[in-house]
Amino acid sequence: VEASIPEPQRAAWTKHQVGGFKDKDAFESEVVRHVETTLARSLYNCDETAAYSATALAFRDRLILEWNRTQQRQTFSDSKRVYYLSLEFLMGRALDNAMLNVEQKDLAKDGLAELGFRVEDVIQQEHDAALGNGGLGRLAACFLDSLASLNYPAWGYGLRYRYGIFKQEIIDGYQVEVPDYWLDFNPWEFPRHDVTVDIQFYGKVLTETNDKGNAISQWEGGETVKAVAYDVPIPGYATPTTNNLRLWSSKAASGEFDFQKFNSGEYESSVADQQRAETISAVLYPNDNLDRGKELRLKQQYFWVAASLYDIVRRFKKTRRPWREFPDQVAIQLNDTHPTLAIVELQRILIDLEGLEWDEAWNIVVNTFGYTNHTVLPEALEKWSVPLIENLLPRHLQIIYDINLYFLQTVERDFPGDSDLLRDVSIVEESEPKMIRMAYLAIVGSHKVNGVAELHSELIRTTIFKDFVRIFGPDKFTNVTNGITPRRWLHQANPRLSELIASKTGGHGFLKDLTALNKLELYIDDKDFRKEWAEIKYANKVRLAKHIKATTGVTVNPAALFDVQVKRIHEYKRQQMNIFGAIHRYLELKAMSPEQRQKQMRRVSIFGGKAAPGYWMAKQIIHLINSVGAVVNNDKDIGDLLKVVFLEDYNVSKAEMIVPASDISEHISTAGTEASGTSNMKFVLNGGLIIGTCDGANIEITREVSQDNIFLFGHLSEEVDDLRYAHHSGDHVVDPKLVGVFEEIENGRFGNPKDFSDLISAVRDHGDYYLVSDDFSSYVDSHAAVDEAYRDQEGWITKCITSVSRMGFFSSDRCINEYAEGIWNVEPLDTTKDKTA
Ligand code: 9GP
Repeated sequence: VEASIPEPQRAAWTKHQVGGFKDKDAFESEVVRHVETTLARSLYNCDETAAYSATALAFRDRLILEWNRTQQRQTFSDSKRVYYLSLEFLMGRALDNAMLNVEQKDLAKDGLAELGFRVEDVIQQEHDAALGNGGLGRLAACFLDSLASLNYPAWGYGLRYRYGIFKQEIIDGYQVEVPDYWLDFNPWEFPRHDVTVDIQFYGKVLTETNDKGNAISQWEGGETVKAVAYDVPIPGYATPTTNNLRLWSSKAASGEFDFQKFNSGEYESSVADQQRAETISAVLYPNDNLDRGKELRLKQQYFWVAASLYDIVRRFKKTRRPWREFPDQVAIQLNDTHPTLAIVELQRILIDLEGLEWDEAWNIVVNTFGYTNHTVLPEALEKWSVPLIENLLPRHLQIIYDINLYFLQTVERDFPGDSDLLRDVSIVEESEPKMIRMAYLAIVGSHKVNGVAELHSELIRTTIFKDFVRIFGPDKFTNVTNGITPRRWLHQANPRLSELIASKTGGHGFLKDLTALNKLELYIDDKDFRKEWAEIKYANKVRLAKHIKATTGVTVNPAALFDVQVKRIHEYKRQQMNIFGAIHRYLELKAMSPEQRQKQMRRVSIFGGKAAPGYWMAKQIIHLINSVGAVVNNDKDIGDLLKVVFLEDYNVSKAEMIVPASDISEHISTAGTEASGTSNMKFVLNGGLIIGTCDGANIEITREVSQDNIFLFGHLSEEVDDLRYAHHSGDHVVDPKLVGVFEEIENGRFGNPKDFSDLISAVRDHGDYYLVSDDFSSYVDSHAAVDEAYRDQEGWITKCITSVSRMGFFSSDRCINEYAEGIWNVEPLDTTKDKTA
């Protein structure tokens, strides 16, 4: 690495190499330096915010040194890189993660204590980087952690939204959205004003004939916007590897503003271009599992993939390899269909700008891309209208048509005369207006397509993509069951449990090889171990109870069973069934004599999650939960037998507090709708059990922890179609228990019944698409089984320890190794050979 510095200057450069802090003293001196210089604060008025900023800057400096070395190492090794394209990276807070991953939290804790601060308080000052909606974005963040921790040469590419997902406030029981302006102070990013790319939109296509008589198309854009790179270092755990997440920000190409307009007094319009350009990366679309087809979203997608591909191609060209070697150097993974235009953009670069023949270019494209599907929900499968694409990206539309033409020609060759098949698999849907089916384009343009849990991968093979399995053969379709990083979701979120596990499994090795958790089963009868296990859970519940009190005013008993459902609010996730279940429990308690009542188990029903701002039903669900809470929590007959709380503004840092405090968590989607789910894994890893349906990764969790340690209920995915059909053929009878719940809501027990009438009629009058009534009775029974199991505290602890010990499979490290081997064909880089590391 050093050899890259010219001989005459090498000595000076290497003599002054910065090392980062190595001990507590050096750390403190870095913090004080940042307080006094970077932050321009005096030592005498340093508050917690300033202490956070200075600590973050000290760690950032450290990370960037490793980042530099990592980039050099990866470049010099000339190895294949992975590029993970995701429109969402739900990173959460960075400081705690950085301290833990570089294994210097204890040092920072002691140093901060000497300077007069508690490390926990300092960490709390950080604003979440909430550049994502839910599972999809958090998965991308876990993957970055694993890629770095396993030393894979990898970059993430995303958008630097000025506003992340909105902040949720609950006012009078309703969700209110408030903008999340998170960039006020963000020490974790490095603006790269030298790394900019001009991105074109609109315009027209000029076609000329070259010397060989071939048509050559060139796109002349009508508008240009600048993409500016911002780099975020991603430290691996206990390794020098620090990878890069590059986020693009949009800027007007023509500089700050239009001087001519400004000089002629048109002050407002002089900045209009700038504002229009900056709008592209301004907001994250707050829809989870829902496609809205807005032009700005398409602009975001193209802006981001075009900038990223320009960057990737520029890096490849520096190697001076022939184009055919591109897929040997570059693997690009499409996180859902959002980056699918990258397929078209690379084909355009190769044929229009680099002059390759179509077939040669297409071969390179297909071997470069892999596509991950994350949903089978029809409303989430992206389609773009042809007129919209034609206007915004005229050359890309032509290329999409050509891709489709050549694809359909092969289908016609292999399945002659099957016009239904041609229509069904066409990338262009013959609707009015015509639509481009992005998932189909992603399949045709990738060499591998994967689902995210076994059931989900099976469903895509046999339902939405079944025709493509016929066409391409089964090998193109594969499964990589999702996972989570144990660094954030155990070590960081639940430090005491992590230490306890370390003390029994021979150190922190389990954080690198999660299967080492199986050693815990040896201690299943160890009294001290079990006692400490229970104490940790209780302490985590006490912490959450304090938060509940502080934020909702409701007092909950930490000895009660904490029953948690935190995730995006969606009808398919069935929070409505959960709150109907809570109402049912309440009505049953009310009907009991005081003596009978006192024999019942205590429960706290905890909800959290955001509803997309335009999603009416989801907002009604939130309102119902809060309205039920207002009644139940103030009912003297009930006391602490039942509490219902809704936690405002669920996000990653709140999850880190909520997940370790759960006894039972709810993953109760209609079978066949939740592709995987990943919070199910987080809860079990933290010693909580699951009540759930046979859906997504619940099925594999059951296989690992065994049927005895999970509460499964409800219909199976293969039964869903028949049930839905039956609902519409007139024999839909609502479950009697649910009828009782509906009656109470309609009697006004929880406020104005009109507010909740749509929730009821969806089940009773409109076909109950999500099978709430069909599953209700087994759901209630399953909760009774939970109560009984919890009564036996020793038995419960055994279940929890057993489950944790069997969770090794669900590390995102396992997933990343599967992607690397089965899809990307990349190897980790040996960091031990690097002297500077
Ligand atoms: O809904 C799925 C969720 O089940 C899965 O765990 C997550 C990560 O694979 O992706 C979600 N899908 C989307 O957000 C949109 O496709």
